[in-house]
Amino acid sequence: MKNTALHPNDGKLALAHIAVGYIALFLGAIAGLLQAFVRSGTLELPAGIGYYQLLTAHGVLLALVFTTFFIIGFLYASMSRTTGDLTPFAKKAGWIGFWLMTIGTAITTVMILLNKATVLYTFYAPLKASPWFYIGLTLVVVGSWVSGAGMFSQYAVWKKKNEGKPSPLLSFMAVATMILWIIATLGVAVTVLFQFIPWSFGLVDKINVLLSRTLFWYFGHPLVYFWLLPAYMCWYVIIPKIIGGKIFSDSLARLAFVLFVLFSIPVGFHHQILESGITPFWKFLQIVLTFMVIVPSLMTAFALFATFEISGREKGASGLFGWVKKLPWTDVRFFAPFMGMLVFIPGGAGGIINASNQMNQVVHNTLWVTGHFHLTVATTVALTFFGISYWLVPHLTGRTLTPRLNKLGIIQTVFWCIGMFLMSGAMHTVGLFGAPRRTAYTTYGDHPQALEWMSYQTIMAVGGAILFVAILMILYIVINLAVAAPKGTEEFPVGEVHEDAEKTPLLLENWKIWIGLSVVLIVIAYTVPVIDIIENAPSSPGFKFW
Ligand code: HAS
Ligand code: HEM
Ligand code: CU
Repeated sequence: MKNTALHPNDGKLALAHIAVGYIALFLGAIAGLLQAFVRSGTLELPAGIGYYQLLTAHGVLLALVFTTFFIIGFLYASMSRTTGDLTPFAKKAGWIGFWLMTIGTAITTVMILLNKATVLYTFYAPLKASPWFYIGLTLVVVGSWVSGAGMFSQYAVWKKKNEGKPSPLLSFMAVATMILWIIATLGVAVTVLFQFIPWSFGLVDKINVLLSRTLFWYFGHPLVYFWLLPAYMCWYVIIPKIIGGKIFSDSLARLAFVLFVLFSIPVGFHHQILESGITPFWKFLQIVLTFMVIVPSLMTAFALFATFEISGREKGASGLFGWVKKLPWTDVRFFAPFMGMLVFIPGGAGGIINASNQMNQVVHNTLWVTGHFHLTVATTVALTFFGISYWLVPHLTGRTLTPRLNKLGIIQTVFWCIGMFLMSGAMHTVGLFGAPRRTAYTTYGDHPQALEWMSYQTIMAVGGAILFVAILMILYIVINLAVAAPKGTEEFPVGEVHEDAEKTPLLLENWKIWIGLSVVLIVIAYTVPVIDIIENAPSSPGFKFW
């Protein structure tokens, strides 16, 4: 394993992805801030901008663009760091993928700004956008596939040279994440290519709405693990090195990733519990599988506690919680991802509530759900990605994280947590009182219940404003680390496995078995209901409500 900096060209590839990701973060956050103010009743949007137009921009730029670009950049950097310089093929695929994704993002964003695609990031039919919106999204997905092919080939070349050895953990995880992504995006590709594009071009009049939504969530749920797994890569492999400890168990980490490949996908119905037209039995089955996919997260929590405790005790900690004091609290490379972990405890618990049938009736389509994912993706994942940026960006640009930027990073993290505590806390609470998500400011004719929601929506705006300040801080830090911080070297931390851990069984690397099992589970969970939907669900013409 090489410990020096990445090959400069590999570094540029990763950096290009991260740069687009942060631009999307900035634009998306402006929309988020405005939304929070609109909902509190303190702002009316000028210049004919619609609330849903903003919300579409926010969801697409943050949930789809910021995440995907950052992740692919990070995965490429991780592959290069642990399997050696990228092969010419992998590098070329990475750049072709990058440009396809960037052009796709540009087309999609322009369509949203032109108000021709105000269909939200879930683009539910029968809302009908300009075909170019869907074409842009297709380019993003196809670009990510090309990048995936580059990573798979890089991995295959390493495997050939190192027969009989388990691959480096970070590369294994990158490959698992991309496998999950490819299987998941097949669903969205099918609905976009065969349903949305022909329909939005007017080649067919009607669309099977339920089929399109089902294919969307076949993709939409594993999508959230595509965001989460790179954060887990940081927690399992990078954090142990930063805290001066060791990885608790290589096998456990790999098994967790394999379980995500198996159970992430056949669970989309937990977003459709209240969708009519799907037989309760199949919903029940997918909910059971949803509870299976909680297991690898619980394993992760266990492994992290073990890592923290073992490393603390090796440094002389005593008592039940003495190890907490041995953690490097003033190092933002640790502190930001750690706060992400902490937030994932209520975030994950909220997910379990959502997935429980009766409780879903209470929370579905309320601001509770919006609160849930601002904890999971917008805090757990986002803070971990910030945590990665603090060392990855200077590592790639040959600069250093100065004590001043480190301190600013700590303040940034604190701001994010306070802002999100207020915003997400208010969303969760007012959601339980019935306040709907995806709704601009309205008092429903001064209905007493709706008036009761308003103070919470004001708290949301206060939280949103604090979050926006934190966005400006992270951008300041990242730009500094990219172009202005002092020249130097910044380590790409990769942890070693604890010597007490068991040897990794090679079975875990047998992708044929895992992909095969994943396909079997998908076939079991989806075949009958999808046939039923194709045969029986009615089709609808398109609508443009904006
Ligand atoms: Fe979710 C809706 C269920 C996880 C994101 N989710 C959403 C949406 C998004 C989203 C974006 O079943 C909305 C989509 C839309 O626009 O409609 N979610 C779950 C479940 C989990 C879950 C069961 N979600 C996530 C993650 C996301 C995410 C992760 C993004 C990254 N979610 C749902 C359901 C809905 C839903 C329903 C539909 C709701 C509706 O009706 O519309 C599970 O994966 C959660 C498992 C996690 C845990 C936590 C483990 C804790 C760990 C941290 C350990 C901490 C340490 C530090 C070690 C069980 C690993 C502590 C140290 C100390 C010293 C204290
Ligand atoms: C929705 C605020 C950051 C992902 C929303 C809503 C608000 C909001 C007010 C809309 C509620 C509604 O009417 O339903 C903010 C603020 C942020 C921020 C102020 C920080 C400055 C993020 C981040 C992500 C994210 C970092 C993801 C990485 C989403 C998603 C939606 C959403 C996916 C749902 C869009 C939809 O329903 O179509 N946000 N947010 N947000 N936010 Fe954020
Ligand atoms: Cu889900």
